[in-house]
This record gives sequence, structure tokens and C-alpha cells, in this order.
Amino acid sequence: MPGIERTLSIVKPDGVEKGVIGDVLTRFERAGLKIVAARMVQLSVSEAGGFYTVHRERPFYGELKEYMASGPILVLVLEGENAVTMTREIMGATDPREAAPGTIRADHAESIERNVVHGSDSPESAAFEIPYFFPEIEVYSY
Ligand code: IDP
Ligand code: MG
Repeated sequence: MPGIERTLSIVKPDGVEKGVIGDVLTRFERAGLKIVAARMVQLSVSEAGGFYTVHRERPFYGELKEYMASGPILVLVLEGENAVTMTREIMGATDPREAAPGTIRADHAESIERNVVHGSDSPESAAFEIPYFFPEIEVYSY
């Protein structure tokens, strides 16, 4: 199917704690994205570091690892037309002060770090991030 993509999304520890899992999933489903894999997990600091290895030189990397390992997260694979871009649009900008009104981060994020949700930033990133959590056999197209 041309244009059909998969992307990795995460409801981060602050999103789980705030009780917005349902709201996040509803926004994705209403946009026509299919949830084709889902699992709750609590990462170790080193597993969180492996996921965010692209940011290993950033000053916030240490804090980011601790934050992502601080509680359970809901890891998702979303599938649909332009799933990568679509998911990023629904999420809003990294910094909630810059996030467009009506986006997840504008509505729920408290800071540039504790911003509720993750979404792959490109198909190439998705190709690394999806198998970080899910073997192909656990991603269910329907
Ligand atoms: P993204 O999640 O919008 O793709 P990235 O730049 O890839 O944003 O950063 C990954 C995550 O690292 C962010 O979602 C946020 O949790 C955290 N982060 C990004 N920039 C900062 C910062 O300047 N200070 C603290 N944490 C940050
Ligand atoms: Mg990113």
C-alpha cells in the first residue's frame, strides 16, 4: 500500500501518571491511525539510553534517560497514511510553549522534557525504534 507507514509512539511516564493514555489513543484513532502493536513496560536507565542513543551527546541525555525510566510507559506502533508526520502533528512541538493549540503537548505537557508523548521523527527513525521494542511478529496489521 503506497503511503502507508508505521511509526513508533510512546505515552511517556508523565502521560501514564497523568491518566491521559486514553486521550492519546483516542486522538490517534480519530486521525485514522491504527494501533498495530501496544505494550506497557518500565525501561531500565540503560534501555532508555539505548532508545535515545541519537541524543547521547546532548546536555539533557542523562536527565532524559532517568525520566524515561522513572515509571511505566505505553509503547505503540501506529500504522496509516503518512503515519510519521501525522503522529508528529497530533503530538505538537517538543516544547509545549511552542506546540500548536489542540495538540497533545499543548494540552498536557508540563515542560520541554516532560512532554507526555514520543513519536518517531522520520521513517528511518521508525525503522530503528519499532524493532527496539517489537519483533515483526508482534506487529499486527489489520
Ligand atoms: P521530540 O520528542 O519532539 O522528537 P527530541 O528533540 O527528539 O524531541 O528530544 C527527545 C526528548 O528529549 C524530548 O521529547 C524531551 O522529552 C527531551 N528533551 C528535548 N529537548 C530537551 C531539553 O532542551 N531539555 C530537556 N529535555 C529535552
Ligand atoms: Mg525526537
